[in-house]
Amino acid sequence: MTRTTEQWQQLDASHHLHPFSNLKEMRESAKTRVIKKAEGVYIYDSDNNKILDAMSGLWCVNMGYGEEHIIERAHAQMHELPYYNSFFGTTHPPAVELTALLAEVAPAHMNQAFFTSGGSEANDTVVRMVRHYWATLGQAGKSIVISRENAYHGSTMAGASLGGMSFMHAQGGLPIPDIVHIDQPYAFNECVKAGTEIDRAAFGLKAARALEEKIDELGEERVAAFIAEPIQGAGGVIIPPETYWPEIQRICNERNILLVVDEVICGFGRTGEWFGSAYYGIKPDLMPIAKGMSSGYLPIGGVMVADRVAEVLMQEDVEFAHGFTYSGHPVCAAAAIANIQLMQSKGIIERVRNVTGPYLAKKWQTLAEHPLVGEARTLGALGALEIVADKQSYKRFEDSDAVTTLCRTFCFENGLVMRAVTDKMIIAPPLIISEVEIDELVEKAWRCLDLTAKAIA
Ligand code: PXG
Repeated sequence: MTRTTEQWQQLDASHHLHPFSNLKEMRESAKTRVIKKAEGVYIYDSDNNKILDAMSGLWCVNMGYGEEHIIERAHAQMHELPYYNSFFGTTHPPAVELTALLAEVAPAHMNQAFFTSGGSEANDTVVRMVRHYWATLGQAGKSIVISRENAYHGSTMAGASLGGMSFMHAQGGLPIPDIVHIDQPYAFNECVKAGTEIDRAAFGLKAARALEEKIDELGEERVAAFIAEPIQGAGGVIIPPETYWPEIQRICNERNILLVVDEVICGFGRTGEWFGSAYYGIKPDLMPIAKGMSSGYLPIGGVMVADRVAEVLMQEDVEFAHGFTYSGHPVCAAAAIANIQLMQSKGIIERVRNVTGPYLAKKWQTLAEHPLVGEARTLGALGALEIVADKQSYKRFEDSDAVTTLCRTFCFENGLVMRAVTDKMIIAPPLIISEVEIDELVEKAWRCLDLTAKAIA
């Protein structure tokens, strides 16, 4: 059905309760942007404006829009078997093939997958699985999961509890019991606080050792796992110092707690490796995955499980009482298979590592010259700008949110999607982005920073 933009906006305002949105403001303004189609790295709104999507939808359309191979495979699967479950001793070819393919691309010690419909369900699965793991080993007292401030692990009760966002905890009485948080390894913030450049390597070690201190405080016999994103995504593309992850690995090994690496954003090529764990050389026990797994074409996620953990889960003759109607949905699994095979045949991982990542890093760095930018950082196909009121002292704006939201609006109006996170502007473009498109992205970003600076002057 074709309607005008205004009609869609009115209907949307009347009936649609949006995620992470100010519902009152949306209802009153009735100005939602209507996105109607997409191709490659571009989305088109209902007035046919062409917009470079530097957020890959929501960190997920890694292989870009309009990939016939993925569309065809999902379509064919719809005809063959649109649905069947994997409960009660049944399975189907797409789920089986996908587990084998995931085992091929995941770190060598991870050869099992549990399927979900997305990242939040994957993290709920993590909490239940690690507690079940320790109970199976006769250590049910090990139930606490340590996470980090400013982490994002989803919106379900366990996902939001693992997340370290206080404004989310404030709604609904979270976190659930036995989830605690330590500081994030946010080097730029420490630098701002100190007012001078600090030794980032030393800071990385200090931030990691907060985990050791927390385990000491709680008692090792009560701690089940530590969970973290390799690079915090929704928290603002927080790239840890190189010293951070090896120290975290040492602590988890020595203290006998499971290491859960949330790969929902970093997985499937974002860092120039299949997984962020591979980039940092860490060995997870569990790995929640989603988003780039199907390039967002259909909802699918899961938890990759290390062999040593899976062996314990199979040790007792008991059921792991957990699962979802759509665990391993055949059409979603078919889309994920097609997506991963496309990544392999296009050599996209190597391209991000050798071409796209280095080129983006070089171009993005030019934005560090802008008067509003305190730091420009990238890793692979992830980038962030720290927005400051004063470049020398790194002083922030009093209302940073208002400044970055304004910048985001200028971006949309000028054909670019960048995300605003408190005092940062961030990007995670499709991995297939070309050098010419990166030039366009950076040129538009500069222009929108300029428009923002003028508007607040
Ligand atoms: N883990 C991580 C690291 C994520 O980034 C989830 C889990 C949850 O996945 P699902 O599929 O349940 O949404 C995420 C999701 C944002 C934004 O504003 C980021 C996410 C979701 C919604 C908004 O940057 N990440």
